[in-house]
Amino acid sequence: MKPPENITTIEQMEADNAMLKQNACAVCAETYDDRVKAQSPHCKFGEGGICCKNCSMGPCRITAKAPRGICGADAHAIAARNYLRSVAAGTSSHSDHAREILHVLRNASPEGNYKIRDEQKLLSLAKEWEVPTEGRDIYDIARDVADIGLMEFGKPEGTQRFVSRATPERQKVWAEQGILPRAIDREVVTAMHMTHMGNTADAEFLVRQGLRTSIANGWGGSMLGTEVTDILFGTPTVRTTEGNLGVLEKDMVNIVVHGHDPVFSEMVVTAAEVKELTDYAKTKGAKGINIVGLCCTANEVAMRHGVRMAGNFLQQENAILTGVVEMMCVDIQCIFPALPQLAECFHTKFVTSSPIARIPGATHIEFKPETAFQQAKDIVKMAVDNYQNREASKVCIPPSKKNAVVGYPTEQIIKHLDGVTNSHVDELGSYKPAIDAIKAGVLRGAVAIVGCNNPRVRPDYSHFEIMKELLQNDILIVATGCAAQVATKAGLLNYDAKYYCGAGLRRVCELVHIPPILHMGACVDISRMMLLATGIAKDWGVDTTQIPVVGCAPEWMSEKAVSIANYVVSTGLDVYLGIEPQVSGSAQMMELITEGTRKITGAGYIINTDPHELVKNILAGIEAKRTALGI
Ligand code: XCC
Ligand code: SF4
Repeated sequence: MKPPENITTIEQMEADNAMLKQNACAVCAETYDDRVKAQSPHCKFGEGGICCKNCSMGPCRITAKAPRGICGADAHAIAARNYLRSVAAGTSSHSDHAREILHVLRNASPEGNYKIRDEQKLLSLAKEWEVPTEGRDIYDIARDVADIGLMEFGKPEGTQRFVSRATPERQKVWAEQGILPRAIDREVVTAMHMTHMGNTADAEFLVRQGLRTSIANGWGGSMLGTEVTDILFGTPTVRTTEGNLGVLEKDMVNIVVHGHDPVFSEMVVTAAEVKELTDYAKTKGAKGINIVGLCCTANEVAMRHGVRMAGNFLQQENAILTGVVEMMCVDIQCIFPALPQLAECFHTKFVTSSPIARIPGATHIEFKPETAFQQAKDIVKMAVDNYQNREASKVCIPPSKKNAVVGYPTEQIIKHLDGVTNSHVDELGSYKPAIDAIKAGVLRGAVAIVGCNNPRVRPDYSHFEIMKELLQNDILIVATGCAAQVATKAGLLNYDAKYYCGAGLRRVCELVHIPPILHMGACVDISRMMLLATGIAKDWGVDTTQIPVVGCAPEWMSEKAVSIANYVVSTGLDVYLGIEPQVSGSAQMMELITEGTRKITGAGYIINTDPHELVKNILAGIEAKRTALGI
């Protein structure tokens, strides 16, 4: 049987890229693959994590002849310190993002630019945090909730509030192991302090602080980010959209929103729907305004508005190379500094909006919540005015796009599961139907596939192969971030993807009417996955580390991903990596991240750069969990 039309191949995806590369050559533009060549071979010391520049006696590089830095730090200390600093940076990124959104919640008002869209979620968080709600104005409650949320960053004592959402067993492990996270800022600062010259040199303790700092992300910053984003912009629901560069329109004003913070992109999306602006676009000869998303912003606006997704991380240059992007506007994280220069080869306007993501060559419009809507309208108008500057000779839009069903937060997953048995579901719902399917072996387990794409491997290929093979083996997949975008581009987020599924998974998908890969959102929403795993474990009556559910990041690249991998391991779930963390210069560190953490949290990394081998590892891991559970 031939794959249904809605599913594409990696070859087709690569042919699109090649077509755009030609467009780049035609305008003499440099792209990431040129820079990969220029950077190859990579520095071995950096790759192994054994270059230290934490003080000015260095930099020190570890070799057989020079096994210690000037201060005496060995390869293990240096690799572990570098690794912990990555966790701290990743935790900071997700958490600072959340903090910004909490400030927006704090200032939300019925007359202002930002309102409360999900009162229910706000009220349940208020209840969880014991904020009085009886007879109070919803915006007053919001302010109190925001204040408590903001205290999570710097409170002088206590631990992260959301850890109480974990299984009781997990909380006990974290407490006993001394890795219960205090205030978010405190954990990041402690990590930076520990890695200062002349502090911790014992790799194990640096790894432990990595776990603790990461829990402050997954069960702190990221979880706050997800909750508050839902409160402000609505908890996502299932909707159908499209993805891949074919969503760019030849005869419309194309605006790409790229980054992570929905406070910005939500407003641009709203502004683009204003009639006055769509009419204005028509006066300029365009058929309308076409907003599309890129990277995690794409996930955020697709889940809440059905906005179409142009693609993932390594497609950011490709979007501009189509020659039809009037404007790319960005906020924070994962934005190539190469973009303004590339935009100059075309008519594309490149707009930065955040004071913490300034890029030379960009037009900077600092986005402020108080003036957000007006600013968004100005930005959209600027894009419309730019439509007439498009050069027909440079236009090249690959026609590829696929249907995608998106928007499966835990709330939505529970609703669908309820459809399986039509059983009564209480307020919080139950994962029992999924558990029964896993126990019966109809589903073997579930894998959370997350993270970026990366030119270190054949981009998107690892994701694609791993997803297909897991589906064949009756493994349900949940996806976020750029991994979810690969699934989108490939056509694996639509119902037709059951073509790839084994008989059991196909039956489940048909029964509850879901695609076999559930789109759970952006990377901060990996916190949703932690709650999903926790919900399953609680309903099962076991700890998270026992259930046949694991994480997989086939092509991760960012420091955020290092922090995520750590909090997934802290939650007791094994993480399968297709890219090796930069610690291989230390045998002790390799042992610590693959085996050592098992003694602390019950989970660790399994690393394999061959996607087919990695799938074998995942399947073996899932079967081992099943056996241990006696199923
Ligand atoms: Fe960035 Fe979140 Fe990675 Fe994509 S997956 S490249 S981190 S956009 Ni998070
Ligand atoms: Fe070298 Fe030690 Fe300074 Fe690092 S901290 S640069 S290993 S002397």
